[in-house]
Amino acid sequence: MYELIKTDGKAKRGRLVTVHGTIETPVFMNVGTAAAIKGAVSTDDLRAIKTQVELSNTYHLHVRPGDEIVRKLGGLHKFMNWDKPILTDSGGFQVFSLAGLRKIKEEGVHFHSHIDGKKIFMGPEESMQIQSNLASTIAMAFDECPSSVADRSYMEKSVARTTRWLKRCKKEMNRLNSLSGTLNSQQLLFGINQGGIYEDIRISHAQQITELNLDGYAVGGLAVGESHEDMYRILDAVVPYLPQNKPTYLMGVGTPANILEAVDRGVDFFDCVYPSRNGRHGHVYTNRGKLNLFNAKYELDDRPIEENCQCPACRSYSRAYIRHLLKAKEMLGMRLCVLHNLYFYNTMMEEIREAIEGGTYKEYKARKLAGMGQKS
Ligand code: PRF
Ligand code: ZN
Repeated sequence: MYELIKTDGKAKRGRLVTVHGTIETPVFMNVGTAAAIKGAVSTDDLRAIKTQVELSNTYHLHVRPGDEIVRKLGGLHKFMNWDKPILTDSGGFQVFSLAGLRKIKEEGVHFHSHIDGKKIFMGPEESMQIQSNLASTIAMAFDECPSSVADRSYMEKSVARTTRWLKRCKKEMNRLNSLSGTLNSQQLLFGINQGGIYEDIRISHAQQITELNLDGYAVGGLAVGESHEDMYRILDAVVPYLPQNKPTYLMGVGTPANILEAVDRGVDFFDCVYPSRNGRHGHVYTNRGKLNLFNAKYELDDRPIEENCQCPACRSYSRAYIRHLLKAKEMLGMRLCVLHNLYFYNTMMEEIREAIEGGTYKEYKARKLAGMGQKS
């Protein structure tokens, strides 16, 4: 059940109540592709850094350890010791970005595993079955994410197929949820809007998928190489055609500035590898922009990454010490940077929610962007 609590301009402050607890939105989902946040981050850590939702991938967990194994062990929540909501991405995007040779057919996609080259087939039904075995809180529809440079005629064909796949996803998810042995009979299904940078294709696709009355709607196929201007133009065009009283999820986005802009256009769910990936490389976010802790100027800097930050890194350690750990290739260095970055994102989402509630989102966004050295 999604409740729209408050709007401020187009910005939405919402609440999604699930069998695994409540998600306050706007929310940033912390990416744990293979049922682990990269950087040696445990689920106890996630609880300490205000994580509301963890995100894992159907494709990765199907390939290793195998979704049947996860099901036998009681589902993903029990397997990874995380009792709050989990969203699983459908495998569509990962098949397109990771797998080598692949063939897209009406029934689904034939491809080779990136681990051992083994032949795999995944279509809408398989993706739903895998996600049902994982027993995530929210399953994503199986879609095609076309290249950002795909031409109009390819895009039209691809989007029409993604719509047919979505209908099959819905039917299969309903069937799986009604089986007696299913681990999560209340698994939610979000549809995914595609259409590249073509506003009219986006809008007609949004109208078609909205008719299916799903639990939430994502905007996919963005942040795949197009300009930020194109991304914002598409959000301006398509979000008004997605139901306001359902979650609106922008997949794989993005920088703090991208999130601030997308919230302003009505998006309230996000995920991105940036905070964890950048953290592993010693790049940390602050309210005054990003720092590279490998930089020599931090050698004698005994301040925390960010003054007053309450994250596990900033409460106990200096920039100089973390820099030393990174240079010495001590795992703790990466770990502390990842914890700080995820805490930074999760805290920004908290501030965003407060600003929308207070009706001051525009001012908050301008102030936050200016602090980070970005234009509004
Ligand atoms: N589809 C799916 N997952 C995704 C995307 C998509 O288009 C993107 C695009 N940024 C990220 N993750 N299923
Ligand atoms: Zn910190």
